[in-house]
Amino acid sequence: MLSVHTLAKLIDQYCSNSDRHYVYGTAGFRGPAATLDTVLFATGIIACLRSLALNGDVVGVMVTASHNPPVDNGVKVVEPDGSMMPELWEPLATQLANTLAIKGSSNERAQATLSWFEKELKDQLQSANKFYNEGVVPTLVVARDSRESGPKLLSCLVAGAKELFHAKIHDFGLLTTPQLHFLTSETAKGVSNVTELRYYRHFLQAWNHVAQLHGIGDHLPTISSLTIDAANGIGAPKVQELLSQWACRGQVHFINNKWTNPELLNHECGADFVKSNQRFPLGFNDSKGLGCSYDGDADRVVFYYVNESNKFCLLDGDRISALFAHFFSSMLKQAGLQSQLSLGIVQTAYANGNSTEYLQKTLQVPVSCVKTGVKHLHHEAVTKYDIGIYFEANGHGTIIFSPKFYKVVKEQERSIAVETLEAFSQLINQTVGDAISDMLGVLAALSISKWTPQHWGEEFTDLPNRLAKVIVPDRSVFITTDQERRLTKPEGLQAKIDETVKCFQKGRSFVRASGTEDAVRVYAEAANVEEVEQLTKKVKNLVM
Ligand code: 16G
Ligand code: ZN
Repeated sequence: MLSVHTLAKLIDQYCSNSDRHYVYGTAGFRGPAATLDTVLFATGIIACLRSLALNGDVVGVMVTASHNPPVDNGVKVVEPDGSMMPELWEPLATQLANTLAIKGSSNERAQATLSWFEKELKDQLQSANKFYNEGVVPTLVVARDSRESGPKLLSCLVAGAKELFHAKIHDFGLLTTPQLHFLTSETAKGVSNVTELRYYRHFLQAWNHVAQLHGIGDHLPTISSLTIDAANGIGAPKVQELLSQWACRGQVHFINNKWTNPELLNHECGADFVKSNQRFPLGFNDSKGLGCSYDGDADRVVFYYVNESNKFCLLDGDRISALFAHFFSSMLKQAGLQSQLSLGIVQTAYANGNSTEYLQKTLQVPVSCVKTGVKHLHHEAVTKYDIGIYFEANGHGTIIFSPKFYKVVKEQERSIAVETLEAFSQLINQTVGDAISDMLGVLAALSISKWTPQHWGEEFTDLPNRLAKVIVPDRSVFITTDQERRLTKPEGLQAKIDETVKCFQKGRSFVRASGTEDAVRVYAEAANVEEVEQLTKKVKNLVM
């Protein structure tokens, strides 16, 4: 399908990194930007093959390394409906990147790549080959975050896709990750001339609808002010653009919005910093209002406020789930639809034990636990519930509404509750977790429920918890089961953890290999801070 000569020339030009090992993991490829040009080139090919396997349908590509430091970058591939590339394709991306990156001359690398194609041109790739031979052209939409390395890396991807596949490419330039997911899905729906404006218009319209139903004018009723920390990332200009048309913009302050200084990205600010360090981002000084922090590509959000005792109170992904669960169960009741439409929450093992208890016992809402990684949560929410709310504790998440939801709601007599349900399904970016859309959803739910940040934070108390990292010689020996809550290997380790956990009140701990770092993570929670420190230490020692 490709000639050795053409490919070798492109390898010379665009694939300077070789003799390395790459893995397409939970968040795509990620690593130091200087090591990634071959990977980007490979991803261009994979995205084209994926598009061809879908008969030329639109595939999205986002160049970002999210909350990683500014020197890193990464890339991931998005399906026409805005969801992640199917898991089946991940090993293909890994193999192709590593084949292109073997040690050798560009001719040898090109040869190896072509024989890989021959060997792998079965199953998924066979359909790609069929459409390729029929002259179908792949279609890609691409974008990048604010990192300095973005333009060069993207050019490696575009070169391969254009030269080898004559792909049609719509380059959106700078976008947040969720904007790329949303605009990919809009393009795939056949909307013509999709521009970024479509994103702003969609979410503003949804807000205006909700606000009009509940008499929210130009002031959010339960908060005095909102501070947005955009991690000095691409979320900054995008949220500013959207909020410039927003009725309640008078209440908003921006901090860490210096996205044109890429070296400041994620530096002492952003969702990951706030969640991991349990403290305010740099520059936050609003002791009366609500704060929120995005991550570097604005697909994660956490909130926080200062309580009467001047204490930092974090409102993380578990709290967002709790707020939405409370809000939707109340709306379903008001609409008289609680027996017709199922509502459920999806969490991971990292969810605080008290949040799970609050959801199940206080709100009486079913909770599923799945493996870490957005794709697992998303899948469960899509397949299990009519309103599936999923959030990782770290702030990644969204809400998915089933086809049945739309059908049932449409058939109902109009009422405020029914229309609110409908409008909310527009306010939420269902393709992927979206800091901007989630933020609007949270502000609407707080306003309608008449909850202040304090009220939200006091619905339940988190069990003290710790997340620690252990560097081990080989993390691949840590094999988990039961949605990563238990280890099957190394042999005997789980039994020792169980023994240790038993000695602590409300103790819980699990160990899993990170999917994004060469490390093993140890999570622990217990009834009080001293006990959780001790438990973490003991389990860490067992792992080392
Ligand atoms: C990735 C995942 C995130 C998960 C994190 C866990 C996506 C888009 N991102 O960033 O959901 O929480 O990995 O990292 O799926 P870990 O495996 O290193 O603990
Ligand atoms: Zn992110």
